[in-house]
Amino acid sequence: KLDNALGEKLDYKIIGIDAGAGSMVKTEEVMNLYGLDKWQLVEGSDAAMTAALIKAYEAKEPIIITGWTPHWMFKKMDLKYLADPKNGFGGAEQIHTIVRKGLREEQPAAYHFLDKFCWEPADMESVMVQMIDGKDPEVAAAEWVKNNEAKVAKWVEGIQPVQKEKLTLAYVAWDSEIASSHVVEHVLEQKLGYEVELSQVQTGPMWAGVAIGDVDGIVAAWLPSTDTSYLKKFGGQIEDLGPNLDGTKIGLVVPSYMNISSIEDLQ
Ligand code: PBE
Repeated sequence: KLDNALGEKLDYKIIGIDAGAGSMVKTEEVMNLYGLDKWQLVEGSDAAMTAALIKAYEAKEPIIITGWTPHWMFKKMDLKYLADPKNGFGGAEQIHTIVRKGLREEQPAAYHFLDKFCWEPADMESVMVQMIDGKDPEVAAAEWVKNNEAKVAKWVEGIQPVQKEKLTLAYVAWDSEIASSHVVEHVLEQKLGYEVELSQVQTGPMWAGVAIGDVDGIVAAWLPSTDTSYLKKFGGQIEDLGPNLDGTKIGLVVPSYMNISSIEDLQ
């Protein structure tokens, strides 16, 4: 049962991220599923959400955010997911690589590398932590590649480099995807000879870009649940190369010092 004092303290607000992010769509569904009529999901961004989280955390104040794993916030703070007994968020999922139709024939080197690209949550987190400790994403990505030559060698094994072909990748400004997209950009440029344009957009335009063919690929599709609405809309116009990372999760996240443990505690 809802502790009204807590609700009032929070102004009945859940701190979200950018409008259109799969987790925002899912959180609205979850709020309906549990009947959280009093509550409002506030739009913002990953950066604004984590800033609010850090501020609350340092003051030991309550806060509820839309969170996900892998994310550096779990390395820097003691946080917990609220239990989701109705499984509204859909449980464990993967991050998929999606490319435009025709890439296989037109840019086989990029296609085969993107098909092979896969890493672990700990890899992604190590890049994210470097970024949040002040390194530029390009530098953090380059250092990760340097320290993980064996892994990277497997991604590019047997692929013939190209001569300055252009490639466009899109991503959304989530720290997890800033990390992965910069690692992929670095490998395409330094190991395979591409000139990559990294285009930062919102979730809808990211998917639409691949569907239309303006964007060659993305490594930022959270499936099968978070981005399911986008897969439904664009699934027929893209090629799904499958998971590049396994073991992700999304949900409502709070500091561990908060005295609630389940989404049902907000009813
Ligand atoms: N995220 C991180 C994204 C995908 C990557 C969970 C914030 C979302 O769709 O909401």
